[in-house]
Parts: sequence; C-alpha cells; structure tokens
Amino acid sequence: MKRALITGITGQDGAYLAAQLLEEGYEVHGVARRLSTANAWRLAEVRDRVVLHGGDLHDTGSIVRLVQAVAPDEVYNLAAQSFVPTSWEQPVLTGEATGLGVTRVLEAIRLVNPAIRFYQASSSEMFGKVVETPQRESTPFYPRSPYGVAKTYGHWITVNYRESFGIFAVSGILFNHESPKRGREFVTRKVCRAAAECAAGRRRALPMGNLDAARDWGFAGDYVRAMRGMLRAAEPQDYVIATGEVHTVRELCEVAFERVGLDYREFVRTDPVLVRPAEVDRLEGDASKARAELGWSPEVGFRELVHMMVDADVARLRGDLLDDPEG
Ligand code: NAP
Ligand code: F7E
Repeated sequence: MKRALITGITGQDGAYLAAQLLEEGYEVHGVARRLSTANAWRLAEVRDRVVLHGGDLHDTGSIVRLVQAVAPDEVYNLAAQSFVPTSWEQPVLTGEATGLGVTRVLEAIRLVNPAIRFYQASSSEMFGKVVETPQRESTPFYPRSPYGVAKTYGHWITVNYRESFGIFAVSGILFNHESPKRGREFVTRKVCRAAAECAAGRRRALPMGNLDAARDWGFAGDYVRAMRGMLRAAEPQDYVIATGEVHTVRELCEVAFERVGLDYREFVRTDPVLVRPAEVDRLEGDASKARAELGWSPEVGFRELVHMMVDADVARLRGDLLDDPEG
C-alpha cells in the first residue's frame, strides 16, 4: 500500500486530495497545526480513514521528524498562508510559511529519503501583472502581492531541488479553484454564501471589492486529479492547470444570485476598503500541456460550479448540511 503525506490537509485541496488518495488505496497521513479550536470540518467524510499528525511549516524539526516517522512515498505540500489580502498585512509570516516552508519540506525529503516524490502547490498568482495571455508554463512571472512573491520563491526552489539533487519534485501552477469547501473569505464562497443568506432573509447587502477582476475558475475536485497525474508521470515536470474560461467577479455575482431567484444589483455594494493595493486584473490559463501529456481536463464548468456552491450554502442554512465555522 502506497503512503502519502499531505501538508495543509485541513484546507480545501487537502480534503479533496485525501479523499482521492483513499479511493486509490493509499494510506493517507496529514500535517495539522495545533490550534485553540478544532478545524477539521472539511475532513468530516474521511476523518476516520486519515492519520493526522501535529506539525507546522514554521518548525523545521517537526517536518523532518514527520517525514521520518511516516516514511511516505509521496509528499504533497499544500500548506500555505493562502489568502492574498492577508499577505499584505502579514508579509513576513507569508514569506515564512508560503515561501521558506517549501524549502523546509524539501530539506526534510533530501535528508530522510530523496526518492520521495514531491508536489508543490504553485499558483497563477505568480503571473500577476501578466506579460502574456493566455498564461502557460513558459510565461514569465510578475507577482503582485507578498503571497505571489512567496509562491514564486516556492516554485523556483522546487525546480532547483529537482535540478540540484535529482528529487522527483514538481510544481502544479494551478489557477483559482473552488468548491463548497472553500474558505468564506475567498470571493466565490463569499458571494455564494451571501446569495444564500439574502435568499433566506438573513442579509440585505454585500460589500465587495473590484467587480471587474476576472479569473479562470475551476472545481477543486478536478484540480486534485491533476496533482495525482503529475506525481504518477514518468518524468518530473511543471504544469499549468486551468479551464481556459474567464469570468468577472460581476458575472460571478450575477450567476450566484440568479440561482436563488435574486438580482445581485439590489444587494452588491462596492467598498473601497476591499480593493487591493495592487490587483491581478485578469488571469487566463492554457492547460494544453497537461491535456496532452497527462490526459487531464476539467469536468465541471463555471455555472455548474457556482450552482454547486450556492446549493451547498442554501442546504447549510436550512440545516440539511453541517455548517462550517465562520472564518
Ligand atoms: P487553504 O484552504 O487556505 O488551506 C491551507 C492549508 O495550509 C490549511 O490546511 C492550513 O491549516 C495550512 N497551513 C497554513 N499555514 C500553515 C503552517 N504554518 N503550517 C502548516 N500548515 C499550515 O488553501 P487551498 O485552497 O486548499 O490551497 C492549497 C494550496 O494550493 C495552498 O498552498 C494555496 O496557496 C495553493 N493554491 C490554491 C489555489 C486555489 O485557488 N485554491 C490556487 C493555486 C494555489 P489550518 O487549517 O490550520 O489553517
Ligand atoms: O479573489 C476580487 C479580488 O480572494 C479573486 C487563492 O486561492 O487564487 C486565490 O487568490 C478576485 C481578486 O482569490 C472581492 O480582488 C472582488 O481579483 O477569491 P480571491 P485570489 O486572490 O485570486 C489564487 C490562484 C491563489 O493561489 C490563492 O491562494 O476577486 N474580489 N471583491 C474580491 N476578492 C475577495 N476575496 N473578496 C471580495 O470582496
């Protein structure tokens, strides 16, 4: 039985990846931070089948000891301070976790067993102020936030450990991907949750930032399939994972509110406080390398994704689905 270790298992992608690996017959271990309140709600469906270990990307020793104790065949580094606005408020912490944290995991692999296969969660935020459209593996990076800068470091250190030490280390350059397990601070979940609350009469207004920002949004379940494909491949290589379909935040509001029979224009207000100091205006990915070499393609489209998320929040508010803790 193959064994996988996932950092960030309590996050959105961690939960989908754990489920996918269990389905494939893996023994799944995860790194969870010690927090004052429990936050494993995303793992509800798989909690009794995964082994959680205490650890933190800030603490090198904890990561080395875990890689030693678990002796995984594969390590997925999904842990990060992943919310872009927080990266301006806590740039040093973001650099530590999202950037240097990658080196700590790679060092643990190098010391304990360089034959372990490693996946790094790189991001389309590295393209930032884009220099070419659509963005592909060869597109130069121009990050626009401390988060994007930290991810760019994590990306290149992964390439460097592959080239320096021959480690099977790959970076998936994933564009925005969402699901009902998305944190409430990210725009898709924020809007879908608000649409459900407005429909239930629990909210009357929705303050928003830049409605003209445009993203290539996909479904998290599809994107963790791509991570698996990259670690199964014959050669370690980096891949862009995206749908190629772009929508604005305004369109997102329109589709989400429409789903509950409302007109978003009656609820959405723009609030300058929510506008970022430097914006990533538009991202559009070209995943043709992943399609050709990994046979990967997304199964869930934009409207289906938004409907899935709104429906989940409607069910949560009705008490038909366990609600998540407010972030
Ligand atoms: P997420 O829901 O924010 O999850 C982040 C995970 O990292 C959580 O499990 C969190 O633990 C953990 N974490 C944060 N700081 C840590 C630390 N110092 N030590 C150990 N664990 C720590 O993120 P996601 O959406 O699943 O994304 C997964 C990864 O892909 C992240 O690296 C993200 O930056 C990257 N990414 C995401 C997207 C996207 O659109 N979702 C796109 C490209 C790349 P707690 O539960 O304790 O907070
Ligand atoms: O913002 C605009 C905002 O916070 C998307 C992370 O998973 O994907 C994510 O980063 C867009 C931005 O995601 C609001 O200005 C408008 O242009 O959902 P988001 P993100 O910053 O793109 C990348 C690929 C990652 O790697 C990250 O980890 O929406 N926007 N109004 C707003 N965004 C938020 N959050 N809230 C608003 O009110």
